[in-house]
Amino acid sequence: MKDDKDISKQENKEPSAENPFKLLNLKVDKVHNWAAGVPAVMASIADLFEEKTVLRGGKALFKMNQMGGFDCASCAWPDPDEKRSPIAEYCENGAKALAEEATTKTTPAAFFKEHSVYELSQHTDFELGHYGRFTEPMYLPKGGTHYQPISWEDAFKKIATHINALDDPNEAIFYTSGRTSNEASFVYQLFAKVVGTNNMPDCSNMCHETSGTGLSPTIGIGKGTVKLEDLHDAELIIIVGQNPGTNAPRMMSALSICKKKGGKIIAVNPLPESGLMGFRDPQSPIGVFKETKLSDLYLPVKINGDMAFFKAMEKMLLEKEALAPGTILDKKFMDDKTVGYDEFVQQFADYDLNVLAEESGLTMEQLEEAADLLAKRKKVIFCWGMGITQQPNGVDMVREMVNILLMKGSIGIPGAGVCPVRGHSNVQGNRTMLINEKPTQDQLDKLETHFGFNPPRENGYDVVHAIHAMHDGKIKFFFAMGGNFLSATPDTTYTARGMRKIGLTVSVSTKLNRTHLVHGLESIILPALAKSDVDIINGKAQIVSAENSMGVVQSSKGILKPVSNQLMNESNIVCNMALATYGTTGKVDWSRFLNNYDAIRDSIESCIPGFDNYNERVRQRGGFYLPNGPREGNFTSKVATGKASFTITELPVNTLEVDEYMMATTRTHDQFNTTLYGLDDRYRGILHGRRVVMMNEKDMAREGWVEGDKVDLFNYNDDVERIAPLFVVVPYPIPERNTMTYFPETNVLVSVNNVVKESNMPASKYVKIKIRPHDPNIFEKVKEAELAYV
Ligand SMILES: Nc1nc2c(c(=O)[nH]1)N[C@H]1C(S)=C(S)[C@@H](COP(=O)(O)OP(=O)(O)OC[C@H]3O[C@@H](n4cnc5c(=O)[nH]c(N)nc54)[C@H](O)[C@@H]3O)O[C@H]1N2
Ligand SMILES: Nc1nc2c(c(=O)[nH]1)N[C@H]1C(S)=C(S)[C@@H](COP(=O)(O)OP(=O)(O)OC[C@H]3O[C@@H](n4cnc5c(=O)[nH]c(N)nc54)[C@H](O)[C@@H]3O)O[C@H]1N2
Ligand SMILES: [Mo]
Repeated sequence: MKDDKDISKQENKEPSAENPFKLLNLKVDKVHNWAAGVPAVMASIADLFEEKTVLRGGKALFKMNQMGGFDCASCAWPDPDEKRSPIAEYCENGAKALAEEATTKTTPAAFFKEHSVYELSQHTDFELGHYGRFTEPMYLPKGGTHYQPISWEDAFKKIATHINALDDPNEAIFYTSGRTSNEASFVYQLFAKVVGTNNMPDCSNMCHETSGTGLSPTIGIGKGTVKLEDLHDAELIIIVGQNPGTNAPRMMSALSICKKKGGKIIAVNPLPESGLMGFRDPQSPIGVFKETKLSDLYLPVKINGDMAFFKAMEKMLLEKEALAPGTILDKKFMDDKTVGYDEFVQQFADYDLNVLAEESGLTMEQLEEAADLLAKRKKVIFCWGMGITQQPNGVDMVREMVNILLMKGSIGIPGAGVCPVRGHSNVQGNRTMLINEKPTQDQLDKLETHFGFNPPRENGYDVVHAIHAMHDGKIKFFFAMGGNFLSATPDTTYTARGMRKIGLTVSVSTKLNRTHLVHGLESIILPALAKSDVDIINGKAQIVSAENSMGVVQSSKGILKPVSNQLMNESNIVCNMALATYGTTGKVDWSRFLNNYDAIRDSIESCIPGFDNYNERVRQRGGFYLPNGPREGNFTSKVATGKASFTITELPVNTLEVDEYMMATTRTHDQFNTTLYGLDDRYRGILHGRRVVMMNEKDMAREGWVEGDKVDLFNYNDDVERIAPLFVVVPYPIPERNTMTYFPETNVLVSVNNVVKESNMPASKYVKIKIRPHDPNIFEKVKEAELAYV
């Protein structure tokens, strides 16, 4: 790093879009068969210690997810409606997320004076995140090597100048990550529409877009239908492509309650994730040492083998129904509440169970056991995560899970339904607040009536379209409300090229990440208050609100003293930007919303259904549920009002060349998306290393590889060579020819054109790769490949 201090040497160097290609001292331990317990409690305490924030963080932990406290930033899992643990309604990963925010480490102007953008880009994502919180707005001028401080006023002026200079409003993009409160989301989307664009890509476009796309036309709502109590009361929960132990740890409490009440659990996952197998309850003095077995049946599907599994279940249910009519399927429910069943059942004559077993990667015995569990139960819930939504046929798979529930009448009754497990803490609320590149005409009409301006009517760019538009040089202004666009999106090299062509990139952020380093011609960082930070307006601590995975809108009130008095809340950032761009005489009176969440909530109430008496109800203990027709059995499919719809989907044909492997990308236990808390994946027993590729031992033996061997990974979609150099092979219980790696490191291998049908999400759990022994000259080839990759 030292010799990089000479600025003149850095001027021509392009900041790196990727993590340094460095291996750590990888240690491979055993795979855990239970999650949480004492190590989880210790890990959460350790995180707060490391961040020197034990006092701040400790105090805050007791307020997290409590009534009147603040909403945990880690995931969208709901809090119990009434009974909350008096100690803490949080989990290890919630504590880590808090430690990240509560840190007292900062990156003030002096930090940026010392470190050039290029130099910072040579640091790992782990290092970048651990420099601490931003303290003041920073600006990188055209051709500049170092970020320099800028006043809020000047930052807003620069933004306004760029927006006012656009030839076409669609040259602007407004990205959103999923943490932004309802209030900030509402003014943010309003601002984009006043600018004149629906270019609002968001993290949903990489996350649960697939779920909404599949659910809306079949049941009439793009969200889940269950409440937390439904999970407790279910007779069978089928968890597909989701890793609750790491990504929604509080879900394990709900699963263990279900088990205690006699419910059964099936886990469908290529990996035997510890949080699916067993649970030691960290909130119970006894439970912390003694585990509850979670899954009654673990089904190790092949990557993308799920559709074959679903179809096998349906065929088996039909066979069982034929043997004992009226005992397995709910004919009355189907007659009263659904359309399309007769056409739907016809397809099964063409399916052979042996072929479905082969395609799913499961044995006939496993399929039979699953069908037996399903046949006898009515209160059935499907939970799913990224293992489904990031598959090319994810939308169809969502519809297929709906088909199964419809056959059994298992939707719209207590203890049953669909449960897409959302990611970011307010990703669902962002959408409800109209952050959507495809707003409906009805939603736009309401804005038009309330605000008296004509919002843009044509669809905008989603994430994948945005990347293409950037790359094609069509984008002059990019604004990110949180997140880490460069690292979270696919095809890192391609995306980086696109980002570098933009006139001005602006990030509203809490901490440094790679998007700040791979920027437009000019770049601005605006430091925001985080959820746990107290937000004082006119001497009073404010509340904002968010919607969880189950449609409950709840208030959140930060309590920590911000690390700097220059941090601004996201709503005010939008309002000030709008005032700088349009003054006080524009289409919307922004000054009314400045410093006034109640005024924003009043407008939300006028424009978005379900928010009646918002200001009053948001202050109610535990918040309020948004209307959800399907939850009450009132469906509206694309073909009929009052009815849900069966869908006929295709069985995918999955083929691999002899030297190809299927790769899914996933999260370690020590990361939140692109934020790295640490370098371990404790439950999977992979410690101190992220450049790993998990492989079946038989595949390794066939290739002649042993644990620790170094390899390079390649992808050839679109006839382009994409290279992820220097990975280490780790033997893992995963189906043959399947591999698992961590993102963001392997996003470089995911083609921007490898997308989910209909939802246009990156299919980042379905990437065909080739694996070759590590070539010491590979780094040169990486550079060449980058240059050749236009
Ligand atoms: N601590 C922590 N919490 C988080 C996050 C985080 O990064 N860290 N991220 C948040 C966000 S934004 C989200 S969206 C959620 C994500 O939460 P999850 O949906 O759990 O996300 P992933 O870790 O990507 O992987 C899900 C699972 O899919 C499995 N899988 C891969 N391919 C297939 C397949 O073909 N079929 C099946 N059946 N399974 C498959 C993987 O083995 C893995 O267990 O978590 C949220 N919560
Ligand atoms: N290959 C692959 N790629 C994936 C996925 C995958 O499974 N595989 N998962 C996808 C999914 S599900 C998602 S949701 C996306 C996530 O994509 P993003 O939401 O864009 O990414 P994050 O890593 O969550 O964003 C982290 C950054 O947000 C900022 N931040 C944190 N807290 C706050 C806050 O309170 N306010 C503001 N303004 N900023 C804040 C910090 O600067 C931090 O660096 O990634 C997707 N990418
Ligand atoms: Mo997500």
